[in-house]
Amino acid sequence: VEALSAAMPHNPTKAAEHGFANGLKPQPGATAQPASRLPTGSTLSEENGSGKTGSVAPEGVNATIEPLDRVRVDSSGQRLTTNQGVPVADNQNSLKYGVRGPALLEDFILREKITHFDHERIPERIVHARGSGAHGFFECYEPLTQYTKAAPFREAGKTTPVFVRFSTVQGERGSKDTARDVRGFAVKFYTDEGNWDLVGNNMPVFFIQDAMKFPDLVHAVKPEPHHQMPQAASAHDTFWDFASLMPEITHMLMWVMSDRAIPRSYATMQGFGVHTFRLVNEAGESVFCKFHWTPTAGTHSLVWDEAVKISGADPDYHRRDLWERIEAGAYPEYELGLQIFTEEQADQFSFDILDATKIVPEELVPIRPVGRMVLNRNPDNFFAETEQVAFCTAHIVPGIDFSNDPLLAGRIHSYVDTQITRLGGPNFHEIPINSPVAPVHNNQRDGLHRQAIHRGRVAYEPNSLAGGCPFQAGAEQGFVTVPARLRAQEEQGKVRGKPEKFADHYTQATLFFDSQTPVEQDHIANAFRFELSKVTVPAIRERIVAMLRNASEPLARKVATGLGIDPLPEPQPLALANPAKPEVQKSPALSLLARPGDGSLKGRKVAVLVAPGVEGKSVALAQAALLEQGAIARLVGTRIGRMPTSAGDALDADASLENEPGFLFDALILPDGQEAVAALAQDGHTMEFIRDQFRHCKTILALGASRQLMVKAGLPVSMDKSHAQGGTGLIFAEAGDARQAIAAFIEGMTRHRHFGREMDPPLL
Ligand code: HDD
Repeated sequence: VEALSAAMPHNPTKAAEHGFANGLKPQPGATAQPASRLPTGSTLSEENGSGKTGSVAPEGVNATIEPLDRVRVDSSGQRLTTNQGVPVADNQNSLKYGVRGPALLEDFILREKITHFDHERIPERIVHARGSGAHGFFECYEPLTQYTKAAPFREAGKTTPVFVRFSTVQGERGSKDTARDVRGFAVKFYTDEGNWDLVGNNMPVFFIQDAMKFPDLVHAVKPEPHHQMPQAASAHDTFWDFASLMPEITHMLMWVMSDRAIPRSYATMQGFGVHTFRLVNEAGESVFCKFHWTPTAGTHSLVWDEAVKISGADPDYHRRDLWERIEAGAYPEYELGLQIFTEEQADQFSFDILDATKIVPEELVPIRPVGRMVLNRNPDNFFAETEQVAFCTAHIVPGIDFSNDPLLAGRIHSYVDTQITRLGGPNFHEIPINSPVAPVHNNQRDGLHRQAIHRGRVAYEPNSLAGGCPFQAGAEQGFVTVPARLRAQEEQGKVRGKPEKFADHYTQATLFFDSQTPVEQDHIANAFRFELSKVTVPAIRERIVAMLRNASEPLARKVATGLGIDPLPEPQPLALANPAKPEVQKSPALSLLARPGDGSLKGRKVAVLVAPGVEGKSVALAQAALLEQGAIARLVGTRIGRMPTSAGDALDADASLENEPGFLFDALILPDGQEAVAALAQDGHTMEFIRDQFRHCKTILALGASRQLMVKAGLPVSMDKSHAQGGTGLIFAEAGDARQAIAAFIEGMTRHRHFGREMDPPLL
């Protein structure tokens, strides 16, 4: 037990869950596992968990653990059985008539095993199929009762358990993590008044304005139906054909072509609720609200060349990063911020707040920080939790309400509907990861896979035979929809159409592009160039350039040049000739570089190259200094295993140049020691390692003799600056000067990338 708890310092309750610390450990000679706790229906209340006030969930603990205990399985010390609990004597051989004779139909053990196996897969999500999840908690900073009665926001310090699933959109379940794509950012709050799912993305706008177009969008972006290519990529004809004919997509294209579509980590990307929602207080008064998650670690992304390479070497890059951060105690953390505004304010905005292709600029309505979310626990079982979790935008709680965003309206239907097929029926809310921690009582009955055993003969309301229970909660306690104004709608009657401001397709695309730093603008232009260069039909490329001319002439020109389009095509006709003048022309907050985060190196990975004869002291110094910052320094050798140092002792390389290429690391340290440097210089992988690190603008420290490696790799060592400045992110240390150089290296790493070195096309 001690050994187990010591091995899992950050999830201290895991030992208990697995039956080791709470007396459930099987005794020697035990024949069966003790009966698991029965589902209780009501699992958490103000007294016993999520509602704890003034307390923060301790590390690795959150209130979904106890409810899920009833279904956790620990087989240690147990004998193998069939699904009926019949002990199995032989799990190696099927039943035959003589060892060389025919297999027998009566072998119920084989047949049960194979039948179950045959049905192990369920349909993958039509979008967001590939994802990774984690448990955690949300903690409220201050009561927000002035605006909302929603349970998570009632008191300062109140914690609410959450489960979060991050995802890509286009690729299939087994596709790569680092595709250029939107990332899903779906949060399930297990509040004491029911589950609230905030099903957002890492971008605050969407491709389309009306749910009517969603199947078209998804059909266009998914692998093309005749040959199922390309996987996890939007760079193909059908997506850009659709995009070029849908000008409302322009703003979103800016975001998807920006580096936000290739995050460094789930822990370094923002999340957004996208739509305008409503907050409702006890008095029934409502305000509009936009939800923003901002990572404490700052917003950091990959560069495209790096993302492409990573997808080959480690398709699980983001999944691994999330898992390792949590196991290491470097918990991903996000601050929740709200933009709150009234209906009267919204009426004055130059854009329509019901249009999901528009943001509310922070300069117009500031973001108010209201709480933080910490992800502190990995799931026990990917399928049971991450795959079976069912997020639905329809899942809201008293205190939250919808706006009339027509995209949201379609979503309210779609998510519940899709789970019925994906999870096999209407009882998916009973799957443990989906079941609320609040009590569930109603008269819904039966259906596939029903878990609850309802007692008594009453399954209707009103009733007298069950004393009228379960009774209506009434407006005081129950969910009440905001009686929104509908005057204008009444005048129009039933229509298929859009409000006029929806037709301004370009103003905010311009705002986004103009608010980026020059480096980010270059990346956006290059991403358009790359994607469109994969499009085979010239007319599609030209239509996109024609569309971009309405958003940004310099961008359109740059993309056209990259594609050899000359002269520029005429701009696409405007749907709205005179759009309202925007309140904000530039929003620096839209730049990724605007949120560097807390400057911590938590979760970053540094490669220290080693070979026999390496100077060990400076390597140890660097490792210790990085560990202190929360970064992990891995020794990457010409091979794995023990490496003699120049001083006669040894180091252990746990990775090799072959199995962990350079682009998988955030920074690089090249070691001192003539013999080691000579060995590294012999290995072509070293040169690729260094060039990738240089090309991707990462901090590189060359200790002593390893300067030669930089020269051999063709790096412009003339960029050499005194390490006190470290401006280029290339740091050279003379022998014996390691301590100061390591400090400069760490300082360089806090800047993440040194884009001053970037060249297009790349120098190396
Ligand atoms: Fe969606 C999944 C986010 C528009 C229909 N969506 C899904 C997931 C996320 C989003 C994060 C994955 C949830 C998980 O991890 O299980 N979707 C969005 C956002 C949108 C959006 C931020 C626009 C603001 N989605 C959207 C529309 C529709 C859907 C307009 C349909 C009308 N989305 C679905 C779905 C999915 C889904 C088909 C597939 C799997 C699932 O729901 O559970 O219902």
